[in-house]
Amino acid sequence: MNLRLLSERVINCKLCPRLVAYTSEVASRKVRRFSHWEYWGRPVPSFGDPEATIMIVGLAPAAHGGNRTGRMFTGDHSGEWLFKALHEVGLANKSTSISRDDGLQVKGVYITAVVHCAPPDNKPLPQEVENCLNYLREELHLLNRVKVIVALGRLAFDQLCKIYGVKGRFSHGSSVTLPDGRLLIASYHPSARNTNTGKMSWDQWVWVFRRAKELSG
Ligand code: DU
Repeated sequence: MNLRLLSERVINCKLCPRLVAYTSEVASRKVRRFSHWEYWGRPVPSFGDPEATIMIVGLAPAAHGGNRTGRMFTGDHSGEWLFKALHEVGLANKSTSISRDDGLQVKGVYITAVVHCAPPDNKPLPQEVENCLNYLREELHLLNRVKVIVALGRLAFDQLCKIYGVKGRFSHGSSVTLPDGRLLIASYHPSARNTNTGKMSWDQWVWVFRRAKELSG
């Protein structure tokens, strides 16, 4: 198994009938502001540097974000925050991410999610999380240079703790050393719910990536 094969397996995955139906249904329905787009409408592969020392783990693609563009975090509010922060700390060549052929490159960073399909209401079912977790396990194995894992949101943090068999307490900026020596850092998810309500400030957000960069060097 290598990353390219894994990526192909993800794209062609049909393990969750509900998500297969939902992602393609959204792709044919679209929303008005993206009515001219050809939606991706399938599982969204991970994105980034195969030599990454930092792995970023989100929840799942957004229906009109990653599910539209075909690239993780690309084309939605969370992605705007993510790539702006990565650029600010010198881990991406651009601060915006619009489409999967916009020339964005991240350096030393690999971006994945617990679930690769956009789920209804952004809420995957427990069985869907379970089905998708093997892809994350594979990535953790294949990306053997990773030193720091940033979990975006409680679900990603809890699933990573489960994979590693450790107990962690989720709060913004908390961290756990994993049995293989990697450091797991928890961050609030940059969804509008957290960023527009002031739950997480821009400085608190960027701090996570500065810290990740420092500790992965
Ligand atoms: O074709 P490829 O070199 O496997 O790159 C695929 C994809 O990954 C490309 O859109 C850029 C991105 N990428 C990156 O962001 N950082 C890297 O170090 C290597 C690839």
